[in-house]
Amino acid sequence: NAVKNNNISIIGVPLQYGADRKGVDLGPDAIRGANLHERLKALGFNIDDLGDLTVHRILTAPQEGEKLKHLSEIARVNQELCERVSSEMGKGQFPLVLGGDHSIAIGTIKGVLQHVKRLGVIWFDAHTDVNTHETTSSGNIHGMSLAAALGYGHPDLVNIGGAENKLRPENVVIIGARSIDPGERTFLKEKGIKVFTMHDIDRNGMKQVMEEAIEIVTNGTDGVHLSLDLDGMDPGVAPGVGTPVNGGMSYRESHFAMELLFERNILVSAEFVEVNPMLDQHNITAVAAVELIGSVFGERIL
Ligand code: EXY
Ligand code: MN
Ligand code: MN
Ligand code: MN
Repeated sequence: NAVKNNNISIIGVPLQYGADRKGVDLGPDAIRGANLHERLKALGFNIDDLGDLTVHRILTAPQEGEKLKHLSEIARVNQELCERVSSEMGKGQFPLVLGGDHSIAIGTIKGVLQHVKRLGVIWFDAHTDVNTHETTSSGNIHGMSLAAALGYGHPDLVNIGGAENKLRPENVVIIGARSIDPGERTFLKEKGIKVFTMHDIDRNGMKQVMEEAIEIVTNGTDGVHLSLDLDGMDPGVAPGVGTPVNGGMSYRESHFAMELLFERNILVSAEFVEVNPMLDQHNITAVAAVELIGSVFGERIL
């Protein structure tokens, strides 16, 4: 299975400052509340739930002209997340990080990079999250986290976990993109980052997309991280996300992608982000997240 010694460490990151809409800080508990522990234990995993990182409440609105909203607290939380993820990996645990907005990917990835220098990343998302402080129009750091993990953007983000530890563009694949800003298009082309948009999925099907994606993220790497933004799924099946975009991955396309990852047994870590229960009274999105987690750990494979 996807985990060498069946030991998973769960880390919650109740952070919403990278996003615009309130509520995504309630994501970790919403995901746990959808029977996450029971589902994983039923699959034979040992679960260490380390609880949630502490996020300091910010009582002031972003200052006028403050390009990146809530930069200092987001950087502080991500540095702590980096250290926690690194510590768990050092003990041979599989880090399963629950968000919280997608800015937490900086801390998770930097923590994994302390142990897996040549790391592949599958970025499952409606967005490409490669804005920087120079290209962003929103100032929301959840739209910049992949750029930062690649070593681009504001120094306070790039320096998390050490600027020398960074992803290589040739080992990163984005799947499900359908909302890409102009500055991001330029960045993706310049850095040669492979993006399978929803058009590619429609044209070639998820099987071929995942086969090509897995080829890329395993080429010359020692492990793969899954960064799964629930807004990659179609809003019809994952409505409780802060930045929904119509025409997303179907329930089965999403599960098929997870099942193919399970079969290849290449993951060293994973995070599931952007679940916002305030936008989804029936917790459909938290349930969808737990079901995807189950699939990436083999729940639907005989
Ligand atoms: N590209 C837009 C921005 O940078 O503000 C929207 C980003 C949404 C990010 C969500 C987490 O994926
Ligand atoms: Mn805010
Ligand atoms: Mn994202
Ligand atoms: Mn997204």
